[in-house]
Amino acid sequence: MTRHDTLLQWIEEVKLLCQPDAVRWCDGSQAEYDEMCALLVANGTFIKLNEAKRPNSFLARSNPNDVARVEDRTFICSNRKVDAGPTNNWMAPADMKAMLRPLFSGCMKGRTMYVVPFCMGPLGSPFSVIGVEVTDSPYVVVSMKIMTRMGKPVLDQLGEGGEFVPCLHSVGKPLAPGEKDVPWPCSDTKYIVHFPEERAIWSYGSGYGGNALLGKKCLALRIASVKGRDEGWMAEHMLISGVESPDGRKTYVAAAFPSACGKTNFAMLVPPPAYEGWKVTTVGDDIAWLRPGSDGRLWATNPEAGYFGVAPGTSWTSNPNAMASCEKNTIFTNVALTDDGDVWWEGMTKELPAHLIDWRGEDWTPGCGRPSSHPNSRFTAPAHQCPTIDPDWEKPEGVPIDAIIFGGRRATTMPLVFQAFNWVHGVFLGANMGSETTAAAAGAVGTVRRDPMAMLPFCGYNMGDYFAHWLGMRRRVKDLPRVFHVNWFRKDADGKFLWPGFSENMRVLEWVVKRCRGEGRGHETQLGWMPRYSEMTWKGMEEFGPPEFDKVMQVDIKEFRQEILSAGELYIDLYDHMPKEMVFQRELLVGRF
Ligand code: SAT
Ligand code: MN
Repeated sequence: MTRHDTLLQWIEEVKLLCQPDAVRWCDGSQAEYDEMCALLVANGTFIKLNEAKRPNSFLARSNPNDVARVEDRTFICSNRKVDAGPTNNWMAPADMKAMLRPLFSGCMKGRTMYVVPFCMGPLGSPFSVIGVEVTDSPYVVVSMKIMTRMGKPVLDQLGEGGEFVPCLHSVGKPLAPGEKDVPWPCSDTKYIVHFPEERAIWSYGSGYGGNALLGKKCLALRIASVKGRDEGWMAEHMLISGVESPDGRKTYVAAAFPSACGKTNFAMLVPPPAYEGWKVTTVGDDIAWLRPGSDGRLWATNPEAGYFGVAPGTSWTSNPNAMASCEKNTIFTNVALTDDGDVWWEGMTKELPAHLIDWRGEDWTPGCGRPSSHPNSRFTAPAHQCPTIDPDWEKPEGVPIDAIIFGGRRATTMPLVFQAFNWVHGVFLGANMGSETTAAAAGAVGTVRRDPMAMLPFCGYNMGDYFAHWLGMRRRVKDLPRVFHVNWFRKDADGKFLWPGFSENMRVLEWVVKRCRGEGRGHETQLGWMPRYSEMTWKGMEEFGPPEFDKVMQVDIKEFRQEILSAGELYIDLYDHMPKEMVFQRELLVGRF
């Protein structure tokens, strides 16, 4: 398979440590994928869906103890604690390894160890990063085939001496001789561990999502953010989309929202009927690597090759492009099974099916009082199946970004949209981002937590240094993107959403794009630049008048007082690393109020 000595040696070491029954190098072929899916069906991990309804697609049900990322079990093991910073769990690398080694020792007994070479970013691009994931989970292998460029072509590109990020993964459930496997092996003990200086990842005990598909959050965000800091670029938790106006001009935007805040919907936005001639195209829905280009602009690539999208709430009305993306060749996890062998989840159709098998494998009927799908249930689908995929989505140099949009899920306080005064103010807006927690992260759902740039769980180094790195981009990028803040989730006193969202977000996007093109009008407020009602397009949404607009755009001094105080906790946590620009921006904001 390879003559890469370092790789071969590492595989030998892992084999000695984990003691699998067999080792298999994955070539990434369709034949291999089909064989692994058949194996997963035989093991009981996969249920093959009705071929006529959902061709070449499968349903997996995870163990109820393994349904989301585990942030309290995620560690950044830099050499110095200060480099992980107060927002990350930390342990000294040697101590962590000493603790993990006994866990990994013999952990693959009775199982096959798969060697999965993968590439984050298009093959052949100078900006791509190669990883090799060693895993005892065939579910991870087939998921990596969808989510990354995987297999033999990656080894070919790696050659005999190329750099790769070693990614060690085990579900942590060795099998005794003759022991029957369970459909979703995992362990109660979980560790998702990063060694940023060594550029290595060790993950133990979980088979789900970002805990196990190590190319995604672990490599493309946590390790890549450190690489970006060292090399002068940025790895961000952002979608990338293109907005084309009827005159054929195209503007690309990147947007950061915390996990499960509708990034996939926004990345695949369908303009409302009144926007004839406007088109939104999708480059990525979760991760953006941003690099200064030789032309002085900031260029973005999507390192992934697939979507790991939240299923509940996705429908032909809310996101037809996501629905089309997962029509075939898709792996569903923790959604419900219909009686005719298809999938269903809350919000997919208005009418509820009369009977389902829920995500735990139990009978479900409309009145039973339980959701049929786990709130963090997902579809894993190839990106190229998205009808709105951007023609340039695999270009090695990426696409030029003109706007960066920050947003969160906020029932109060935050208006629909405003624009930062300048880059430093924009970085301040990103740094102060807050969002009500969702099911993608452990913890109480619905409380506001600070999630700077939506990177709190994904930044591989000290968050204060991270802000400084953002500020430092001023020196590297001549034509910096304009920065905006949006909130689709504001509610009235009765808990009703003040903004319809989805397609209508196009109206905000149009204003953003026009501002970038120097065409959109706005007025200065305490928060930044805001559109007046008359400065946005309302064709086809005339029932939304100035009174409704005022409500969703309102800036309430009492609410902002609370906001500034609550954001202040981050400044206390990061006090010795917080760039002074952030402190001054905070003073300026207080001053403006
Ligand atoms: O499980 S993942 O980390 O990939 C999904 C998410 O939290 O965004
Ligand atoms: Mn995400």
